[in-house]
Amino acid sequence: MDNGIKDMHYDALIIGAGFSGLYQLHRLRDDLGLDTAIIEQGKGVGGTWYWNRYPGARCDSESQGYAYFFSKKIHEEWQWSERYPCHSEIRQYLNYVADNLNLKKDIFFGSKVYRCTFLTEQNLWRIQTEQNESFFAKWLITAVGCLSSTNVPKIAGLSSFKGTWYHTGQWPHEGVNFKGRKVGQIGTGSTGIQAAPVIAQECEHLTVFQRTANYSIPARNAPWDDAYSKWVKNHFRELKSLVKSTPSGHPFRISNDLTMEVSENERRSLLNDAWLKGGLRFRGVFNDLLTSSKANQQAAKFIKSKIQEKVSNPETAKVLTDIDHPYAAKRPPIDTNYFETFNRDNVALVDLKDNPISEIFPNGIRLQSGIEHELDAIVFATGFDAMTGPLVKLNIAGTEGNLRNYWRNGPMNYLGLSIPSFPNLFMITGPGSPSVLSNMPVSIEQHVDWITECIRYCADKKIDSIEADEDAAKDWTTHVDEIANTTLLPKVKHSWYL
Ligand code: N01
Repeated sequence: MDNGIKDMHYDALIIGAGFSGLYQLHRLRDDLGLDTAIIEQGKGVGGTWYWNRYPGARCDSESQGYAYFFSKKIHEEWQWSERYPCHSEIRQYLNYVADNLNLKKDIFFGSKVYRCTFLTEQNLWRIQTEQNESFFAKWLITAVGCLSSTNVPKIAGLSSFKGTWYHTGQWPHEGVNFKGRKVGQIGTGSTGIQAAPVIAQECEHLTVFQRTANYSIPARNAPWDDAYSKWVKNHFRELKSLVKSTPSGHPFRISNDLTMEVSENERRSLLNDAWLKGGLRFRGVFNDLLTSSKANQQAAKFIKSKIQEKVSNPETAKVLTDIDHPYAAKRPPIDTNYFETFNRDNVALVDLKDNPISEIFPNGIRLQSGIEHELDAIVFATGFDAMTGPLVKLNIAGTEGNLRNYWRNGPMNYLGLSIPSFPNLFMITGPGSPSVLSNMPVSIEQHVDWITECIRYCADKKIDSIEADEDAAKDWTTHVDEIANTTLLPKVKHSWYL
């Protein structure tokens, strides 16, 4: 009987067509010769960058490092235009790579996976989509990213709002015209800090609702000149070796200096130089900023003094510098004129710390104190159900049941790559791997290469099934916790890192 469901059989299936899925398709199809396809919810390639098109959306990694390093040809042919690539330039780059490697013919666009089930007797994964497709494959690789499941907080009354609301991670592709509108932005993480200065320039009035004050370092974005573009093209080997040998995968080294072992003058001067260089490089100015509270306090004090210099209204500066966590214990944002934006006449800051949002009413946002802010549009820059969110949403069932249940006490797995009782399933940059603590494309390449070689090994040795050993997964997860506990990362109230 024709039930309308289309069955398709492959050797390997990949979910997601961002940086990780595209490279994984290339390796499995072109190096191992496997019949491979990608299933992708979006209508184009890009992964996180397909959806994140909010005003100011730009990568915080520098262009010369935020790229693939598996191909010298791609490196030499592609031309970045600025210190940090904006969202559309990253999409252009990924489209260029996909076209160059002829990947798109093996991508099912507009197919949303709702269930993945391991069929033990057949030793196959069945992947079902909302588009009535059933895919079958021996190998299943999730390339769904760490920050793809958007978080719209459950605030009472949202459905009654008469204006329009947007989440930065699901931005309308045609853009949003804020001209003449009163806009409220909730959230001051990396995204909100990028978006506010751009929205403020366009709208009639912007109100930024801040629950937790945040540090930010000036990005100091600028166009590349011809000489630098040429230098990058001619230094493939050096750049590759650099990103593959630094702990963060970024194209710069982290200093060996310890904060308290240099004199006060020297410390100030090093911090100042790092501030002038800008961006994520600032974090590398000393070696111990994330392991020593005393060291961290020095950097925190320095950044707060810089924020105070930038913001003219002392009350606003006080709210912006009332920061409750160590610097970089949350993902450290970088910005272009974020703090300066609060000097504009059409921008207001609302401190939610002691006066949270109580509800959204038809004309705006009401705080617990009863104060009302009238708005025509609300922008949720409220982040993601990070790391585990995109994976559990796939409804993956292994030999012992569902992943959501298996991870009810935390995402136990081995190397962020493989989960016990989920045979022949690999995650690219899963929880417990360096992933978001690093420059993602570099960690992605490492995982894709590992997965490819593991599958090659299984094929060579005629191994039909492979999965992480439970003891190894427990040991790895404990090891990750132990390392995290030697840092300041756990000293944060709200952090998607945790
Ligand atoms: O999300 P976040 P993001 N009421 O979770 C607030 C990556 N990224 O989208 O701090 C009021 O960091 C929340 O407040 P609090 C990057 O890795 C990458 O900004 O939890 N406020 C916070 O201020 C980044 O880290 C690039 O108290 C609420 C904000 O919303 C990651 O994406 C560029 C709230 C959420 O901050 C996520 O950043 C941009 C509520 N109910 C972003 N709920 C690149 O360069 C949440 N908030 C690649």
